[in-house]
Amino acid sequence: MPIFAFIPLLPAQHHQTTKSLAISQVRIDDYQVKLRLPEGGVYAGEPLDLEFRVTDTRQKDPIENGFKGVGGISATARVTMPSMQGMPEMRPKVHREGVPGDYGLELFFPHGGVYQIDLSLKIPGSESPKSATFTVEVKDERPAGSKVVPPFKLRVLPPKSPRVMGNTTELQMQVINTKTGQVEKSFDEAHTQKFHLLIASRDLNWFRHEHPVMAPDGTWKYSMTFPAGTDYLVFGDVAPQGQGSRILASSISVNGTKPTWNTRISLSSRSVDQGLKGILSPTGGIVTARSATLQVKLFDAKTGMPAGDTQPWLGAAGHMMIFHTDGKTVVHSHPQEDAASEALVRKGIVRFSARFPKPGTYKVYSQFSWRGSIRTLNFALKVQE
Ligand SMILES: [Cu+2]
Repeated sequence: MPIFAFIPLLPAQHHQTTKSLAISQVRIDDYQVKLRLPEGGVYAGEPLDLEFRVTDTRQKDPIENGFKGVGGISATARVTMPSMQGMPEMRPKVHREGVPGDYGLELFFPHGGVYQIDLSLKIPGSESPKSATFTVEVKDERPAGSKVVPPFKLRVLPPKSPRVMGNTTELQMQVINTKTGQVEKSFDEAHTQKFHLLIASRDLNWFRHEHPVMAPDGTWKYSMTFPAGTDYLVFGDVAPQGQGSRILASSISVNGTKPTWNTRISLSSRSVDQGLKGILSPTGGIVTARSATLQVKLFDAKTGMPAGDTQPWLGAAGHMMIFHTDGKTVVHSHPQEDAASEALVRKGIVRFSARFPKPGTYKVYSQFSWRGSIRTLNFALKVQE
């Protein structure tokens, strides 16, 4: 019978290899599964080959000073984030290493947080597959210094003629597998869509959230009109098939007269769009590398009454997109989805979980479906170390 175990990363266990490793281990019937985690920790934004070893506790291995490794297992793996329902799962390939009993998982964690790794192991001679579950805490991306090539990048194809403000221009985008150079064509859905296109002016005070359509060759297309001559950040929130979701960044420039809107960012907790008013809290006292709860209280601006009549949109009570003023750091935020949260939504209170990888000022866009249209509220908040 398979045994499900939840073992947190154990800090100070050492393994007899060239590198010191922390180990997380699970016992299933007569077998032991050990996940070898790098002692320095696991970081987001870096491809990682994570090894695990399966041993048979009925057979001692005098040379290894432990149990005998179990070779010939065919294994599959699923990686999920329990705190983020709706996030597409990763299905990393499992390969066999040279030593019997040693296996490897090719992983890439797009952002920090607690991930769950579920292994399903078909052990030779056993009837049904055995399951082993590990929990791994992934640290936020290392500050610049590690020059790691991410597995995917967003390419915006050059326009046929220069983009000009006020004119309709077609954005053509491709997700490129950086290892093979190939255009990715298979994606998993996240929040009912395969591609969430987020566009912001470089000053972050102008924003759009759209859903382009993919041509059979993998080119995502969206026609739009830009309001001013300036640089724009282009983000693709995508989940290449079986690889989990991630936000890929690029940028474009548009010719024309400079923005007429205020291009400075000042902290703000209040916003109104077409009669829907929102108050964000907190906007200060938030620290990095920890999950923070951000709450938006919604009101009918005309009556001042709580707006508990928002409708789900793209599979959630609300959406929140958060951009650091560096133009590169985008925070992955999800609405909290449980019975208590649903009851709060009916009172006009929508809560989000977010984790900020670095200090600074962030622009926040939050979208809700209310009385027949999508309302976009904007705020700004500060995060400290
Ligand atoms: Cu979207």
